[in-house]
Amino acid sequence: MTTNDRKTDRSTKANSSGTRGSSPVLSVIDATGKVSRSRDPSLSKEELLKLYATIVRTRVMEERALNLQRQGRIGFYVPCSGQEASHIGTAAALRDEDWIFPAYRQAGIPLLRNVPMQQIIDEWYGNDGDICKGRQMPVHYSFRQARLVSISSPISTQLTQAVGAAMAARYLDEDSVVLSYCGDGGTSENDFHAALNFAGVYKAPVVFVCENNHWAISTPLECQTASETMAIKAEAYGFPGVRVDGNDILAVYQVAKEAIERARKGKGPTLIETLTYRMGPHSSSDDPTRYREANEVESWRQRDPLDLFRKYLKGKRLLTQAIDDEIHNAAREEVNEAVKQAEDKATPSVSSMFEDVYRDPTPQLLEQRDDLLSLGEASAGSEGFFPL
Ligand SMILES: Cc1ncc(C[n+]2csc(CCOP(=O)(O)OP(=O)(O)O)c2C)c(N)n1
Ligand SMILES: [Mg+2]
Repeated sequence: MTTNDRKTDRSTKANSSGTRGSSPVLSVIDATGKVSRSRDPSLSKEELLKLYATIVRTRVMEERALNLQRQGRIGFYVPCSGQEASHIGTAAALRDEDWIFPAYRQAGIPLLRNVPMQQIIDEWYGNDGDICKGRQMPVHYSFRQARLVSISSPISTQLTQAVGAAMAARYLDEDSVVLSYCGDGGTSENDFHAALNFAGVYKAPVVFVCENNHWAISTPLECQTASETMAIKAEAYGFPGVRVDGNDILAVYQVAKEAIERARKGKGPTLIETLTYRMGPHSSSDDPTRYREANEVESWRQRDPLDLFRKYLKGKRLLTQAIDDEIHNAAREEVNEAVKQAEDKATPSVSSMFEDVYRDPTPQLLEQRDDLLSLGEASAGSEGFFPL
């Protein structure tokens, strides 16, 4: 079988419509951008425009990141275009004191939670401004001030951590809720089972969002599970599973709001399956044309969450072309300025590598630090001291 044969074979089985399974999929905005009054979550103009601007900023940031990666100026990026409504809409339904345990494809959440773009872009560069001092893989943010716990690369490990945090919140008598994300591929991990089982037994105040983007790198949905849907898996754990159009930000927001309120009232978890699609590559290291058909991608581009939301806002006369241009221009300027500043910053000092691990560094660690620093600036200087 050639690569092309395999691609054709998979794509004929792949479900691009997102309608696999007979359970209902909630959607609020219709294809023309209209919403029936009874379904409109009645967000204020300010809230709606913040959501819209967050999608735009996330997308503009991503476009720049992929270019910078191709130019060799940053090492790696994980795009999320096509999935912004799914994560921005769910996170928007939280209170500020609630916690988020993301997977790795929710780049809009730090922006939504008011993390300055400079901090995000400093992290791509691992420069002196990066709060993690360049020690982690790029785009593996953690922002304590936003209650956004470190991105997890080992898939679904964040789910068990989220349940632990939810239990801790309850023991501390806080009424905060924890929101955690995984992909369709993440549901096949042991951690998915452990997390959902534990959360169900103890009615932990946690909401799980499975962003079903139909692919796990090159593995299509139908090779991932024999379950009718992802949401149905919740039934086995004794709590509700709901399906929502993940490209419809109002529907996503509404479903998340209900699930979060339920969790906050002590009624236990919910699994939300957001039906969506990754319009770009899995990461900057991936070439999706090797395993996906162009027409499948195109059919999902027609359902771009940004376009759908724009139609809604324009229909409600909350967004004019002039305001839209302003939002896009402001996002471009913001990214340009942050990239410029990030490139002007120094790399973290060599000695910073030995900080933060222990409150009182061990004698061995101090000895190693002194040995390294004694090699002098030429080999242990601020740039390229690694002999590899
Ligand atoms: C435990 C573990 N196994 C395998 C991998 C390699 N891996 C990285 S991403 C990925 C696919 C995950 O797909 P999905 O959960 O659908 O998320 P998506 O990338 O589509 O957002 C895999 C298998 C990993 N990171 N961690
Ligand atoms: Mg996936």
